[in-house]
Amino acid sequence: MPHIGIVLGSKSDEPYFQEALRTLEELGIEYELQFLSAHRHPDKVREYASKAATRGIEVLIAGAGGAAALPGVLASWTSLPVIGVPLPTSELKGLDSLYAIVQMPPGVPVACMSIGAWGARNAVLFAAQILSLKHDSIRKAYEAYRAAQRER
Ligand code: RP5
Repeated sequence: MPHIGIVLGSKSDEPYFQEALRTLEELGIEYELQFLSAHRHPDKVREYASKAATRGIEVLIAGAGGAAALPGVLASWTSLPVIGVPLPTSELKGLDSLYAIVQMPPGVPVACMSIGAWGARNAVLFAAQILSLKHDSIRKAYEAYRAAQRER
């Protein structure tokens, strides 16, 4: 059963998550990947977010470019933690998405990582840290990953 649900606003966003997905595989953390747009598929986004917790998902990661409503809309339909990743797909190169995601009004929080592939990588590591609070096997894998970082 996947612990993490990753939702990207478009198939064209996937390259920014390639390294992040490899990291999840390295850590042995199960995840699922969906392509759902907040503005093109609002009903599917509601359906996915509102059922995610009952399906056993514990953390949501949402990557989107442009106006990047996706992380906030997902968060509006669930009390699971949502980690947003702004993607540099528009003329504004992700600054638009960064401001959109990081400026959630108080009451419905969204964690916001940095723009692009770096943010995607940190999003999965942050999700691993959250999951480590409950899952010993994930904590051990994450601590081993961090120890390996110190060797570099
Ligand atoms: C956003 O618009 C997506 O997250 C993507 O970054 C961007 C362009 O999407 P497409 O129109 O190429 O599907 O919603």
